[in-house]
Amino acid sequence: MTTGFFGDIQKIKYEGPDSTNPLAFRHYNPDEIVGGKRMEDHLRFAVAYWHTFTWPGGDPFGGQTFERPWFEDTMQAAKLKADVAFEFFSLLGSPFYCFHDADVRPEGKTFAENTKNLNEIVDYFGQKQADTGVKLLWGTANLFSNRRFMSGAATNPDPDVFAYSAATVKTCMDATKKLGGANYVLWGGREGYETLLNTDVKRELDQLGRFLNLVVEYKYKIGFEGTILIEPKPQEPTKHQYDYDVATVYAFLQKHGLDKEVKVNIEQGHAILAGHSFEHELAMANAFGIFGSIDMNRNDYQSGWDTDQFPNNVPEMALAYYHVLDGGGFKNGGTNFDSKLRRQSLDPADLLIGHIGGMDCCARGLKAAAKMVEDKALSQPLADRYAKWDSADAQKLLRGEVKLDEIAAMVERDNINPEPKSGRQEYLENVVNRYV
Ligand code: XLS
Ligand code: NI
Ligand code: NI
Repeated sequence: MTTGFFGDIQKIKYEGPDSTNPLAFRHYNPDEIVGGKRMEDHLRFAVAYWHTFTWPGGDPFGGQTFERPWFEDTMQAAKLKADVAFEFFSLLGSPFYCFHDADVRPEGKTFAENTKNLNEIVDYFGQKQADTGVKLLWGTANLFSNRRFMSGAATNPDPDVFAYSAATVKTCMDATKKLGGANYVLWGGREGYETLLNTDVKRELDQLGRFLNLVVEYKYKIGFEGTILIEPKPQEPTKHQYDYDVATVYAFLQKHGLDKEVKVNIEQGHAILAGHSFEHELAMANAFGIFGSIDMNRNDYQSGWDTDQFPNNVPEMALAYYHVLDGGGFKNGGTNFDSKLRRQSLDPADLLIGHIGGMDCCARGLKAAAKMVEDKALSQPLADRYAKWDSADAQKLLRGEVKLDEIAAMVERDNINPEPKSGRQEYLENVVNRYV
């Protein structure tokens, strides 16, 4: 028995690049081997519950455009939403999903009622996961929508909100563990400020550090085996968010002794908002050894907002997956579509079509990236560029064996006179273009 929400749409199949069927994959072929691994196991796609099933299609100038039979804050509606969600995962062939507490359960009048509602849905999800084989990539707590969080969660000036937020995260970690989640995500949506005039930055950062330590301690207490991930974002909803970008998060983790415990979930659109490219954020995470997972989407490059559109730019995806592969590929992480429909895309089929396009785009990016890895198209020129550093003398410079004055003496004695070499940027750009 299905809900009938998707009418007579059948499971989405791979039909190859020549297919014109909008409800078929043209590039994502789960069983195809890419770089020695099944495509599905490389990409580890997940559907975001919030955008796909709870977002009403509003914008700053107008409210709901979507009409869904589960848009009602009751347990019955939450279960209908879950039925449709798991039908959707199966139709699409998405191996994973992700959710916030507030996406999946009705809002209770008290904290205890919220927990009870969440637990009831977790049991319902558990059954559905067993029936369909779909798994949880990550769970998280929504500590930004309800008005109680308007001045922050962990960084709130009121310790009651800190406590309420910590309690909420505890219940969400319990839920994630119970459902076998591979990761637990913290996105600091309101951990930042609107104005420095009312903000004690030092206190707020200390609060945030303590909060994260509580989370890590609890992970060990309950034996949660997944990875704790922070999702950087520079602003929106607040004017400034503390988890600005990967480098900022890394410094924060180090300060609080958590750089070996916590990794990052990098979102394409957030990288752009921070004034970076997606691959910059991925490369930094690899360099620091904190790469965890991806939230996949794209922003409208003119509007300057986090528009959370489905990705459609293959060359961008190729460079992104190149860095993912360069770091050894996903372990617990995956590709979560933190992407939503445009508000005029009303039809149930549009939900599938958005994801199909995104998955095809990622598949093409992955294939191009794997081929670049295999051919050493970028890694060989890189190795050549740094080759001189591999000599024993050069390595001494890095090991602290020679002091500044000794280096100066050496430069004078050996008459060292560096000859600049081409960085070959255009050549390398042309190489990439051969693969995409
Ligand atoms: C919002 C964030 C959010 C996180 C989960 O911009 O991307 O969706 O992924 O809280
Ligand atoms: Ni986002
Ligand atoms: Ni996100």
